[in-house]
Amino acid sequence: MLLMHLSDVDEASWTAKLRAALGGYRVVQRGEAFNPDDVRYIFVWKPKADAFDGLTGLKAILSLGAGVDALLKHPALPDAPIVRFVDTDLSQRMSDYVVAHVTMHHRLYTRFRADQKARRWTQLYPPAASETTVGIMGMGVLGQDAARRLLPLGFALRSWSRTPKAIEGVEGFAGAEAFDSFLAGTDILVNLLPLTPETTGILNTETFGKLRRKLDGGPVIINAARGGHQRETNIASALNDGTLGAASLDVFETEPLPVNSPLWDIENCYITPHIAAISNESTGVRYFSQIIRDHEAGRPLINVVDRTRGY
Ligand code: NDP
Ligand code: OXD
Repeated sequence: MLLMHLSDVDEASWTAKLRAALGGYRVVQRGEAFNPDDVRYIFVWKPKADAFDGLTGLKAILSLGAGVDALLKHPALPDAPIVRFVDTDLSQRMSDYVVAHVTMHHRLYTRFRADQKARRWTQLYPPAASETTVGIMGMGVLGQDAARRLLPLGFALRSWSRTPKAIEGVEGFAGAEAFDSFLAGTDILVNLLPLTPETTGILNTETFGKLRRKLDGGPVIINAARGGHQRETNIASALNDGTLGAASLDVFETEPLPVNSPLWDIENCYITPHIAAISNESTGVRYFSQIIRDHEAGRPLINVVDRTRGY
C-alpha cells in the first residue's frame, strides 16, 4: 500500500494520477480507513509530526522534493531508505531559472534599468559571455544540467563540489580547500548545493568578499537551492555597500519572506517566491509509480539519499 502525505500541494490530484498509474495497487490518503501496518511506501512533502506513526512495514519513503534537508530533520523519521525526486523536467525548469538570471546579470540589467529610470544614455558594453565566469556550487543533477545549458551560450564555467568532477568545458574545484580558488575566478555565483551542516550559511560576507570583481557593478549571486544557505543580513549589507552588484534569490531563511525583510526594497535584489522549479505531476507520477513497480518486482531503489552525507 502507498500512503499519500503531501502538504501544501494538491494531494488529491497526485493521488488520482498515482492510482491510475499503479493499476490495482492500493493508494490511500490520510483521512481514509487503512491499517498502518500495511503501508509499504509513504509519499511525502512537508510531513506532519505524526506522519510516520504506526508504519511498521515501511519499505521506502518517497520524497516529492529533490532537496531532503527538512525531511532529514523530522523528529520521528523512520530508518527506511529515502528516494528523492530526480527528473529531467525539474532539471529543465531549474536551468531555465539559472540561465535567465545569469544572462540578465551578464548583460548588466541592473545598470541599464537604473539608467532608464534616470533617463540616462550611457553606453557601456557588457563583456562577451566568454569573458564572464559563472561558478556553480553543487555539481549534482541540477548543477550539471545548468552547466550543460550555459555552455553553448559561451560562458566560462567553473564548478565546486565535494568530490572532483571532470566535465568537459567546466573547470572543476572540489572540497573546502579549493573553495577560495573557485571563488577568486567567479563573476556570477550560482548556488545549487543541498542544505547540510557543511553548507549552511555559505552565502555570507566572507564568501562575497572572495569573488572576482570584474563584472561592472560587482559580482553577483544567484541562490535557487535553500534559504538556509544564505545569511540575509550579510546579503543586504553586501548589496548596499557594493560588495555584490546584484542578487537573485528564489529561497529564503524564512518562507514566505516576511513583509518587513529589507531585501524587498533593495533595487538590485531580484526576489522570486521559491518557484525556480516545481515538481511536475505527470513526470512525478511516472517516476514514483515506476519506483514502486520496480521495487515490488524486486529491483533496487534508485536515487536513495545518503543519510550520513545529508543529501
Ligand atoms: P545533488 O545531490 O544531485 O547534488 C548536490 C551537489 O552538491 C553534488 O555535486 C555534491 O557534491 C555537492 N555538495 C554537497 N555537499 C557539498 C559540500 N559540503 N561542498 C561542496 N559540494 C557539496 O542535488 P540536486 O542537484 O538534485 O539538488 C540540489 C538542491 O537544489 C537540492 O538539495 C534542493 O535544496 C535544491 N532545489 C531547489 C528547488 C527550487 O525550486 N528552488 C527545486 C529543486 C531542488 P558531490 O557531487 O561530490 O557529491
Ligand atoms: C525541491 C524544492 O527540493 O522544490 O524539490 O525545493
